[in-house]
Amino acid sequence: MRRSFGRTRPSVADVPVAEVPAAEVGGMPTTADSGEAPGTHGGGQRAHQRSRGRRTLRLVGPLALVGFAATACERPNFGYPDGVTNYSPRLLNLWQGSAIAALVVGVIVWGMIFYAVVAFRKRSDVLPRQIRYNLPVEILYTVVPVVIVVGMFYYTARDESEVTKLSAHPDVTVDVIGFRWNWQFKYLDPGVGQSSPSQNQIEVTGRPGEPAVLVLPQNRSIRFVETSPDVIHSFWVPEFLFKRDVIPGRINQFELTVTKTGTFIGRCAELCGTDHDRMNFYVKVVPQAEYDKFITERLNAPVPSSSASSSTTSSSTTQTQAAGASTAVTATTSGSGQ
Ligand SMILES: [Cu+2]
Repeated sequence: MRRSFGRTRPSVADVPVAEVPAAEVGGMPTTADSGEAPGTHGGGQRAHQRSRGRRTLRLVGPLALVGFAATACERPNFGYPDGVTNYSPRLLNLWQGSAIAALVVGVIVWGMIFYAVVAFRKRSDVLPRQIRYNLPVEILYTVVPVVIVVGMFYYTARDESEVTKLSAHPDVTVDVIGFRWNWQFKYLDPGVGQSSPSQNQIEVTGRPGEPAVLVLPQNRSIRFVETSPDVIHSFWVPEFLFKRDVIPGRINQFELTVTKTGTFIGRCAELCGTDHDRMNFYVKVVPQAEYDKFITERLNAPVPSSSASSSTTSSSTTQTQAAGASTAVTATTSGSGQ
């Protein structure tokens, strides 16, 4: 007898007559019972296969429609948040593609489960025909997952290499220093009112109860250069749909463009110690003119050297463990507090 995928329904033809007494078969029709002439058994089998083909079509048809509708129509976000950077559409697209792929696989699996539950519900003690060592089926369920994984890997690698790309000349470069337990931001080469690039002109340092505010221009490429003097932290602005660890002894960088104005909260996304939960900051994205005004004001502001050291003392008294790192970071502060 020829093996074929989906041939799983029990039939008298599959069960040796000697092994199954007529009483145990119950009401199952035999060749003689069905009235089919002995010579026409092959014709009945072909008809059976045709009806199975129609059933398969009925199962696969709606799935194909679901897949087509999911890709052709306005796609939902599947719970993905709205981002505010130039990478948001790309990341949303990757998420939607992954969700649709998972949904299609889910619908197929659920469909097969419910089909098996209904079609092979217990009617007698005769087992359905068992499929083992069926080469086409085994190739199918080996190849299909490999194709899915390779596809998802390709799209993920493609988008990741795009999102982590660094340009030769970003518009703004910010040094991000995560320390126990706050953040410091240094604007490297602010570039406003300066004839030549200058380093570390403007610094913003968060203090306990007074989170740092990082002001950034809208629609300009911004490079973040991350360092840590103590333990691993993680720079995370949820609306950026991106986070990257801040690791001692290592410089991590990433670049993005914020396309929407507004104030967004930032957090440390790495459990770094006692006051990890207080490591919040704000990113304030403003139009270019407003950003230029901010930079000019800060460049022309007098350096409050005494207030910087006094604020360091107050912050370090709350956590003796943080005192060393906190002092080391704020010792270079020229315009601390925001
Ligand atoms: Cu932390």
